[in-house]
Amino acid sequence: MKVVVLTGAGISAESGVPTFRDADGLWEGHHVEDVATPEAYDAQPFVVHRFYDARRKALAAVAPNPAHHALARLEEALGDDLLVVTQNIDDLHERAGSSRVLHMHGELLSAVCRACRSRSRWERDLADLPPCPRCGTPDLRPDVVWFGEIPYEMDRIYLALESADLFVSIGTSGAVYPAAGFVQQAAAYGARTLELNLQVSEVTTLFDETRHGRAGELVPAWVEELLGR
Ligand code: BV8
Repeated sequence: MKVVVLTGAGISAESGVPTFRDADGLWEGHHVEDVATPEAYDAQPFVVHRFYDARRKALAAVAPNPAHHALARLEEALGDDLLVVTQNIDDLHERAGSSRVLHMHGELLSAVCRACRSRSRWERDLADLPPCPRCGTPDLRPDVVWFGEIPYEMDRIYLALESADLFVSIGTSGAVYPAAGFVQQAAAYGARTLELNLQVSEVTTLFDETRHGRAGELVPAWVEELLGR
């Protein structure tokens, strides 16, 4: 059985990572859509750097929760038949033991150089304009996909959706595309679709089945049910 799981900020909420739309999408009074854009970075780079430097620093204080661990367990059982596509830029899936994870919106712990395009693992601040490890130019930006930019790994994601038997969406509001459209693509190719979310999302009506609750309870129960079959 081939399974594709899409995760969003809701799967990391119980780890203490704030979601985007619970605090009605505000950060220091800014709307996320106004900070997570290339225009915002060009206009006010230090505001955008502060936004990401703060979130990168906060990673040290959070840990994976039972939902992340359950997906790592599922990968142990299914191997290459499971693909986790995450919209999250935290590293909680990896710290729980998942290895087949596609970060379609990039990663906090990575920086990309605007001069030589190289990507480096990055754990410190970027606001102090450190030199690129590769070319030395002080022009590193967060390696995240902003609004208006093309998400990573779209070809691999579409391929996986075409051959999926089951598509499961966990902890996402269905507010951001193209991720919010994956359920339709999977269903069009014959996959069964399941949504695990705290509340109704913008795409709930498109799923065969929806379960409402916290990921920390719903995901381990769903994995046990799937493996028990
Ligand atoms: C693109 C990275 C072209 C940085 C992010 C008009 C109509 C349709 C689309 C558009 C449009 N105008 C513009 C667009 C395109 C735009 C878009 O969708 N805009 C939206 C605002 C309408 N999209 C883009 O620009 C994308 N690029 O389209 O390129 C293209 C298209 C196809 C193929 C090739 C090219 C790029 C979007 C990427 C933006 N970057 N983040 C960063 O993180 O700072 S998006 C940002 O929002 C996060 O990545 C996040 O993942 C994403 C979605 O949010 P969620 O993860 O769902 O989080 P949210 O808070 O919204 O919801 C949490 C959910 O969890 C809630 O439902 C809540 O109930 C639930 N929950 C809470 N606690 C729990 C829980 N569930 C379970 N348990 C709990 N404990």
